[in-house]
Amino acid sequence: MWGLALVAGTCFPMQAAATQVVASNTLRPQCESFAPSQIGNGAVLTTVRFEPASPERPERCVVKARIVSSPSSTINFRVDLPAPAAWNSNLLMLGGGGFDGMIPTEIDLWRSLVRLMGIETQEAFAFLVGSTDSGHEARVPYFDLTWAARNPTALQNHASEANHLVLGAMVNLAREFYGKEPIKRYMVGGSNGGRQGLMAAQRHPEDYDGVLAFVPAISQNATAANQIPLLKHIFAVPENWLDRGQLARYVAAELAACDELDGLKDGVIDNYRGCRYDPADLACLPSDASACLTPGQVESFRLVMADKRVNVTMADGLIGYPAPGRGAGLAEWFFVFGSTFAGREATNFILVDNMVKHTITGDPNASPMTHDPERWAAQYLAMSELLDTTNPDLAAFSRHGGKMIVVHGAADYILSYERTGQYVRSVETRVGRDATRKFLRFFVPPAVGHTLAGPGADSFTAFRALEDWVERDKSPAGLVASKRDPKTGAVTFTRPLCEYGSYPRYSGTGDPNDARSFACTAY
Ligand SMILES: [Ca+2]
Repeated sequence: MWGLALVAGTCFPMQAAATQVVASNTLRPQCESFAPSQIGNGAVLTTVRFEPASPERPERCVVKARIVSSPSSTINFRVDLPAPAAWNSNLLMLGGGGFDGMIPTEIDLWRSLVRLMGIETQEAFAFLVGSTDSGHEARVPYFDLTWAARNPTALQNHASEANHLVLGAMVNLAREFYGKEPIKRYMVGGSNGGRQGLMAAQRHPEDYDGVLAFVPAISQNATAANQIPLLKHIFAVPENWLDRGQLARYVAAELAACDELDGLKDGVIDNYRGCRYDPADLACLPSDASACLTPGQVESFRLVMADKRVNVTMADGLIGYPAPGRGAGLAEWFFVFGSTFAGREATNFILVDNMVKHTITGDPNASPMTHDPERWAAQYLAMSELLDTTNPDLAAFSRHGGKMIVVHGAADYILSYERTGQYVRSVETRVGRDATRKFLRFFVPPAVGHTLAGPGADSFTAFRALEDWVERDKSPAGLVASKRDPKTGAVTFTRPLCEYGSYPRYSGTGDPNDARSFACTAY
């Protein structure tokens, strides 16, 4: 459910938009006369529209359609069909964000995802591209769960079925439009969309050949239940909440304490696991005037950075929720605290508040401030079994030949990378480490948050690596993350993109801006 809602605005400027715009003269008439009688899974076309080429995207035939799966859940979706000569013969499903309810290719979300894929938008739309609202329309983009109350069909569609049904319709559309099915099928999503990718591998393991999951909302019911004590503390009294100046002071103090734990003082905490900074030194003394921290504020940081253990058992027997990594920039902290105390507009509060009200208690007057997760343990378990993607059995996905790459920022303060790491370890326990590495890799870029932006190197080429794995049987190796200048887009430094269990450590010699001067080092 969680979203990459806030990715927009973190994009570096579009790279050279000088791509030649070529019209085929044949796509428009083919598109305008396209009226397939049947595209499967009960899907009905609503509009078919030719879209001419632009500097950003090639010409396409844009099909909108819907699947009425019940009177209370209509799955709206869109498919962008490139010209037959321009089609790369493959399919790309783009996942949703937040609690879904909007079509990612109709809003900015697709741009964020393509940026994360590390390819040009023109290349992305050489695929047959699809996306869906998952079976409901949101009243508030990303943050609306009111639709979920007493609507099990919409929840089931959102959980796992909408993408599966739409994928089937997309394959049929390809057959009708091109006379052949896609050769390879890819799923790319972030946050809730990452969850959708994992869900496909677990529940519909033959759907995709390649899954790229960013910051997946793998265990969102555990995230919510285990954050309740933290939210109750932070938003109880203003003395526990932190303003921008105090957060900035913490960020600077943590950086000063931990920057060099990775062997290089460069303004980036790459050793996110080794950092143990505690802000006791920022606590107020009787002589302090301002910018010091009250005991309640010091406790707020300690709670954020602690493993959580609310006694509620989720799917696959999981209890508790692990701490995030260190090293976030200031922006990430607003997900935790928001910009005002009274407004309680912190992303984490809003997300948990929606779940407490609409999927856990069904009481629109419920609040995280008075909620007792243990009292609702049965409902948390039911929602976890429906929505969470912690099933370690990926044997069918592996047998199908599927490959999956997961990328989770160490300093994601909405969803902990460590829960994703625990999941990957559980898969290894189930099928063996070597067997797992034949189809699953998990990378953790340091000092990068939920939007995969932050002080650390935050541009990746993970999608290229996935294509190489799926289409050329070349397993991911030597991947590099880049940091780009936000104004010019130029690369300012690179780091190895390290797998979970290791961080990029400076060798002590060599160019500190070059990934080759670093080695992925176990923590
Ligand atoms: Ca450093």
